[in-house]
Amino acid sequence: MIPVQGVTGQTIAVLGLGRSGLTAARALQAGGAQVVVWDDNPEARARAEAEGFAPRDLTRAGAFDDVARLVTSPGIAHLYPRPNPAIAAAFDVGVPVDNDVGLFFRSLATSEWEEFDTLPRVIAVTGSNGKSTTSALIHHIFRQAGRDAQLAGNIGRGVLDLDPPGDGAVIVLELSSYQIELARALTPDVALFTNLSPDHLDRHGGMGGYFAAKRRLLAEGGPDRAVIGVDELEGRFLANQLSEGPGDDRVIRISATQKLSGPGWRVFARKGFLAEWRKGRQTASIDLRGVAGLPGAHNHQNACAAYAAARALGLAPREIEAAFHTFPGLPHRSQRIAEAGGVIFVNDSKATNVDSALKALQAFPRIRWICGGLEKEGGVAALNAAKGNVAKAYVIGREAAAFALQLETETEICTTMARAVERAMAEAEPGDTVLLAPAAASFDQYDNFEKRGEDFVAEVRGRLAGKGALPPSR
Ligand code: UMA
Repeated sequence: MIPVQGVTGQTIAVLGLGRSGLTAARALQAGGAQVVVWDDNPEARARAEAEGFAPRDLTRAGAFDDVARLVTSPGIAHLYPRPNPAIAAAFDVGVPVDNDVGLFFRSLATSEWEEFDTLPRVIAVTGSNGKSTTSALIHHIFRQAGRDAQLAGNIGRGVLDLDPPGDGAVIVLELSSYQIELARALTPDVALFTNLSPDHLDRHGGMGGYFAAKRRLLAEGGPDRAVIGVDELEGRFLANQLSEGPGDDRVIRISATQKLSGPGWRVFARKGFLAEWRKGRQTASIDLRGVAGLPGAHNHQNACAAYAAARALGLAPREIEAAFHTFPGLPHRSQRIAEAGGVIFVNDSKATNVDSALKALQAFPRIRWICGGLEKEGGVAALNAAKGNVAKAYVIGREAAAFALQLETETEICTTMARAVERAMAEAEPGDTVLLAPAAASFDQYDNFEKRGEDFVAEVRGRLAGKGALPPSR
C-alpha cells in the first residue's frame, strides 16, 4: 500500500467503496487521515464498516462541514449525465474533489528516494482500446528484462494498493478517462495515448468531453516522453501540440496502419513488421507475425505502444522482442482458448464496443462470430466493414433480433451463449475461427464482460471435452 501523504489529522470523505474506494480509504488511514466513507449500496457500506471505517451520509446537510477533500470512485458520475448527489454537494460547498489516482501521484515520492541510484518511473497508459493489453505487455517486458515492475489502475487493482516502489522500479498504470478526468495530480514519466474511438459518451457529454478527459494525462501531466497513436485525428493533434517541431523526440509517434516518415522518433507496424525510426534512420525491426500472444493489426498497435514505452526508458530492442514472444496475452482479449479439428477458438469478450469488435474481426479469416448483447450508442452497422472475414454471425443477447437486422452477413438468432457455441461448433470447418467479439456490453445477460467470457470458455471447453477433443480439466 502507498500511504497518502499530507493528510495527517484531516477528515477525508471517500465516496464509493469498491476496488478503488476501499484501497483509497485504507491508504488515507495509513497516512493519518480521519476517514469517513459512503456508498449508495448498503452492502458496500457494511463491508467498509466491518473494516472499522465510519459511514457518513454525504448527502445530508452539513456532511462536509469538517471535510478537507472528497475522494470519489471512477464509476460514479460527477458531471454527466448527472452528478451523484454527494459530489454535487461537495461542489456546492467548495470541498475539492479528487480520486485515488490524484492521491497516488502526490504520495509516490518519499524521502527514501534520495538514497536510490535510479528513481522509480511511472508509465501511464490511456486510449479507447488496447490499453489493458498495452499496459500488461509493458509490465511483462520490464519483468522479463529483470526489472522490478508493478501494474495497477483500470486493469483491476487500485493504484494505492501498490507496494512502495524500490530503487529502479517501474510502475505501469492503465488509466481510464474517468480516472484521469478527476485526478488533481498527474505526473507520469512516460504517458501513452494509444487511440481514440467513441466510448463512455454519456459520462463525458460527447466525444469532445471524452477526448478532453484523456488529453489531460499528456497535456497537464507534462511527461518526459509521450507515446501517441497517430492513426486518428485526435492523436495527430495531440502529438502536434506536445512537440516543438518534427524532430522533437519527446513525442514518439506510433501507427499500426502507415509508414511514418520524418526526422522524429517513430514506431510503426506494417504487414506484420514493427519498425523503429529515429533521426531519419531505421534503428530496429521486429517480425510480429509469429507472436502468438499478439494476433491482428490492433495488437500490433499495442506492440508498437509497449515497444515505444520500453525504449523510452532505455530497454534494448532485442530485450523487448524476446518478451513479446513470452507474452501470454490477457483473459478475454484475443485470448486463444482452444484449437480442435483445425478450428481455433478465441475469446474477445472485452470487445464491448464496435471499434474493438471490428479490430478482432479484422484479425482472423473465416470467422464464426458470436456477437450481441446490450448495444451502445450509434448502432453496429459499422461492423459490416469486416463482413468479408465472417462466415456467419451467431447472435446472442435479449435484443438479438434487432442486433442481427443491422448485419449484412448470414446470421442466426441464438439468444444464449450455449446455443451460439453449439451452432458455431456444429458448422465450423477446418481453418475457421470461432470468435466471441460481442460489440456490445454484457449487462443484459451477465454481471460483466468477464462473466460472459468465462461462460464462452466453459461452453467451448465443455463441448470439446464431451467430444473427447480436450481433457475435461482444461
Ligand atoms: N457507487 C455509488 N454510487 C454510484 C455509483 C457507484 O455509491 O452512483 C458505488 C458502488 O455501489 C460500488 C462502488 O461505487 O460499491 C464502485 O465503484 P466503481 O464503479 O468506481 O468500481 P471500482 O470497484 O472502484 O473499480 C474502479 C474501476 N471501475 C470503473 O471505472 C467503472 C475499475 O475499472 C478499476 O479496475 C478499479 O477502479 C481499480 O482502479 C473497471 C472498468 O469497468 C475494469 N473500467 C471502465 C472500462 O474499462 O470501460 C472504465
